[in-house]
Amino acid sequence: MTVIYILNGPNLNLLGQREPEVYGHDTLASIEAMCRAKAKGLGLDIVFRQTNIEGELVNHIHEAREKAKGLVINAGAYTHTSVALHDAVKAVGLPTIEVHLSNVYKREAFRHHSYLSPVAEGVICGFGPQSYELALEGLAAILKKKGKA
Ligand code: CA2
Repeated sequence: MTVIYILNGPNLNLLGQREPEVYGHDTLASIEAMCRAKAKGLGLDIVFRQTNIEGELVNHIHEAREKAKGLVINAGAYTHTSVALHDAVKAVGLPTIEVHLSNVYKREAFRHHSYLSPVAEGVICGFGPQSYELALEGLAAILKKKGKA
């Protein structure tokens, strides 16, 4: 089975409980269920995690190196601040898709820079929970092309 790690960063555990005008009404649990259904259709197996701790995200990325063929990551606000996440994604060398629920380019200027984009194969933002489904589709296509799925 082709395993994909889907990693979520800080505050994403609050989805559906606060700021629905920005992030919608879906919870992270419902996004996980959507991802499981999508992954099944693509013949992928997913590990879905959330943490508020930057170093734990780094550890999950390292773990993915041994256990997964690719990575989907919504690093939340660490996207805009974390050289450590940039280095981790670069070091493991897995095809990685950066995702965001919101269109970060429609928002504050500090969200326009990402430390992950230069080390990601692709970036998807602004489609709400569907951003994750699109990321899985894109990653499946990349893996197929590389003969890894
Ligand atoms: O749009 C995205 O997916 C973001 O990664 C979400 C991050 C934000 O810092 C990025 O710029 C864009 C924030 C996630 C916080 O989620 C919340 C959910 C409910 C209530 C408050 C925050």
